[in-house]
Amino acid sequence: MKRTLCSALLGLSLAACGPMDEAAPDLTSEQEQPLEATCTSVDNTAMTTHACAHASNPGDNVNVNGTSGAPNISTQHKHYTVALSGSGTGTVTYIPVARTSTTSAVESVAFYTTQNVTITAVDTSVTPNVTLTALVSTDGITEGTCALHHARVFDLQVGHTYELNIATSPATTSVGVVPEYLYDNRGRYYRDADGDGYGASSPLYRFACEAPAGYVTQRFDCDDTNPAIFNC
Ligand SMILES: [Ca+2]
Repeated sequence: MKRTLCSALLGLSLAACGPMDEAAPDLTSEQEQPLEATCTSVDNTAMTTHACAHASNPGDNVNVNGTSGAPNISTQHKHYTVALSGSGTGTVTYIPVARTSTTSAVESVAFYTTQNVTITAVDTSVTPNVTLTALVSTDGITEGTCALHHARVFDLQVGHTYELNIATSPATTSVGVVPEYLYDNRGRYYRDADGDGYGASSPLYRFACEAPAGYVTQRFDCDDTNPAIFNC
């Protein structure tokens, strides 16, 4: 950080001064920032809570047969119970829509599941087809009595048709799946510069799938430079 002094130029227009260093812009305050670069897990998030709510609500359950016809599981806010073959495999179809903006080309989608699964997403909208593996695999999710203990995250092209090939290990004859858009369910985190566990309410915050370093979910720190002052 260097500051160009302009004392010799007093009286001239400010435009005649060299650049003055200011605090580096906090690009993380932008809601539209790319998400997955710092996303290593989707456990213990608002999205997990949201997915578990659907898994616990019988009214959200949809039974589909993953052994024939690759049924579509793209409807939001559903818990799909996917029937699998005796060897624990099946195929469903997923078509992402734009969530972040009407021009968004890629969406991050987390598939929460009740079993340990391998999922490959085959983009059948391109020739030759492209096969994707999960960018993030989170296991051991424990939230209350929620049956969703695993999640697999993919970045998917909006409007493309993906065949999701599911294989459970150990093999099970069905698996519960809740697809969720990361963008819809990111947590909001506040900057905690003084480390007292409370973050400044404004202007710095960021959305993320997990708390970034130096950010916390609790806000209301009116002095983020003094760890003895918080919740004020
Ligand atoms: Ca403080």
